[in-house]
Amino acid sequence: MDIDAFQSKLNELQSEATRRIRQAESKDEAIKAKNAYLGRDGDIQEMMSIIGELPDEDKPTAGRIANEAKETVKSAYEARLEELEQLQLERQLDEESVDVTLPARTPPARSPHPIAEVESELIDVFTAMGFEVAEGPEIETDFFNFEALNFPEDHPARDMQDTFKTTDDHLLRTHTSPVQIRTMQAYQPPIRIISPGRVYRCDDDLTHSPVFHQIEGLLIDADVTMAQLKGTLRHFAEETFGDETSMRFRPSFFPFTEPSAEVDIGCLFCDGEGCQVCGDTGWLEILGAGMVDPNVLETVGLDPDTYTGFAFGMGIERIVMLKRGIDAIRHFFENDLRFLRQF
Ligand code: 2NL
Repeated sequence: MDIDAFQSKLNELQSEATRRIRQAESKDEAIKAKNAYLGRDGDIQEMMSIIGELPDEDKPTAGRIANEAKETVKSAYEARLEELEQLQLERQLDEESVDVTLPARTPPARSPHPIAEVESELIDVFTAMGFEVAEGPEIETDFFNFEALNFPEDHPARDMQDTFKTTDDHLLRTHTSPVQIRTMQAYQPPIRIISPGRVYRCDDDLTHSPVFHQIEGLLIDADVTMAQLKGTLRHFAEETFGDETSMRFRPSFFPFTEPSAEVDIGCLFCDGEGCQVCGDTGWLEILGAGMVDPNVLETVGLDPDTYTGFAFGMGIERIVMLKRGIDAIRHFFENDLRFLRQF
């Protein structure tokens, strides 16, 4: 082979290689095309070994043009790779583009859970009267849940049968009263708080659930009276059940209040005539209340001769069941959509 034949063979291979590379439709194809010429056994690579057979004076020229051919093919390969990447990007942008003129999907209708809804209504009623919302832990110690609330050592509520214990000294709070104890320890009177939240008892029937919700209220100041308690609860009853609602206090007992009362409202279903819901009494029990026991005040370091207070507590589920005519407490916790969608 002479230098002219070498040159024309090289030109042929170079144009073949660049054409195949430019036609490659993928990175893989481009690599394959490049390797067919520049790879270890590639056609242009093989031309390099022929150089040795050329006359000595042609060798430098042959080397130079062979290297130029390799460079040209390599540049064509790199250019094609870049082109392919660009094409891929354009295709992707095309696929992922969004038609911003499409109408929006309608989200499914949502509404608050009936417990959450009534809880926030109750919070609104009491915060409008100047109470602040206080919260605390759901796992409590025996001290905050029972002892500070004047429960005697052998009170049945302290038994495992009635209270979920987590350790010897820890339990799931059975009421939100521990929040009031913590607040009285941390702040000086006047104190006006409500404590809504989840509470737990070993109970399970139509009207009792092992988890349920409570709102308690506490007001501590100098010279607080039972009349103020009655006025506060009357306003709550009117706001919650309507202006015409009647109310009565019956003497009762709680370890943490003295005197204590159960508070009834006139039956919402029979207007006091007597029916199944009120057990023919014409009254519905909706909360418990009383004047904070002096022992409780002393335990949190308040002087019962200086301060008095009232407190009350109610179950939120019971209020919702009465307001909405719901016959079993478990409906609130089963999350059956046929129940929930009614609200
Ligand atoms: C009910 C009755 C009540 C209280 C809760 C309370 C809290 C402290 C001191 C005194 Cl720190 N009392 N709370 C008072 C009376 C009744 O709840 O039947 N709840 C469902």
